[in-house]
Amino acid sequence: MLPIDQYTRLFTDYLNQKITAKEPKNLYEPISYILQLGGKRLRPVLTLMATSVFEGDYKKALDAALAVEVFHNFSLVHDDIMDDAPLRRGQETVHEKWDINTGILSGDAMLINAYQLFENYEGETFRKLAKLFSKTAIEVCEGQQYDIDFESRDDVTLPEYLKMIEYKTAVLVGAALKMGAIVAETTESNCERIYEFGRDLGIAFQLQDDYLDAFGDPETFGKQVGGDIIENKKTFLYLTALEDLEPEQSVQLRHLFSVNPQDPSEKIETVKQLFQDSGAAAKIQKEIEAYTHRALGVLDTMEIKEEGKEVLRKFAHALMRRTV
Ligand code: DMA
Ligand code: MG
Ligand code: MG
Ligand code: MG
Repeated sequence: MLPIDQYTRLFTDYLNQKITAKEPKNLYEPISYILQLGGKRLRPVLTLMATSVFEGDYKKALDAALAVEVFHNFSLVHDDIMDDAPLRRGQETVHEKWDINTGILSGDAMLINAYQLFENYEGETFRKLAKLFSKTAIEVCEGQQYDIDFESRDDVTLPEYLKMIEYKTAVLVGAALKMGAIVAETTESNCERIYEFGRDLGIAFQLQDDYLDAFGDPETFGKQVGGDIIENKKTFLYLTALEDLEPEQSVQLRHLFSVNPQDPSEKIETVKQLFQDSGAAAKIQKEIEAYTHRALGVLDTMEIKEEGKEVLRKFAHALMRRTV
């Protein structure tokens, strides 16, 4: 096993060497723009780490890792259109910098580019990777559709929300790890376990993403703080606050999530206060811990070297404490 930051460096070098702008510029410039803006590179690093954990050669997992990262960035380009987001990684989003059509088309091209990277694998490994990729891609689209549908629904339940984030976010974290396991040619049972570990971690990750969207530091967050509130996203914070607030405040929160004011700053401040007062902000932190610990529980049942477990544990703890 390498230290986590070495996997990150190795992956970033590989990405920079592979991703270069081609013609037509309006299609390929945004692709290299978004991929080279950086980001945390969590998912590809998980792929490489999983290959190492199961005693495979992590260098053989670089194309699978790149496929995961390119796919993730495709989903971000389209997500930013859907969420009307101005900022990504501290810079203009693709559809802001170019236009919506370019965002749609470059996203589409990235989705296919990601899949093409599996051509570098053969036989059973190729078949398994391609199948997992297709399943995950469809689930992410389904999750994103729920996310959008929930904006205009006022009867969303907590279980529905949890299913939605499992689909839009957590399945890709699971798949990133499972792809690494597939490249290492480990057992089916190991592949399933590591997927489960990633899925629970992915749910914790999206809960933290939702928390930071309201309470993150605008200086370092890299995205527009309060974006979910502006878009009336039915997150854990909102659903829990609705349940726990006094009836009049609940009515106020419901009302705030039915309007789209020209200047949203007052709406954001009032909603954040309600998230705090209701205890929802504290409850989400507990929920993040619970899912992280569930993930760590799965890890404990796996028959892998202690060294590998330790790196994955460290990764999970770091994720729970992240601020960006
Ligand atoms: C992200 O949900 C899900 C996908 C599939 C991109 P989100 O809109 O909360 O993500 P972000 O906060 O990064 O825009
Ligand atoms: Mg978004
Ligand atoms: Mg979104
Ligand atoms: Mg978000």
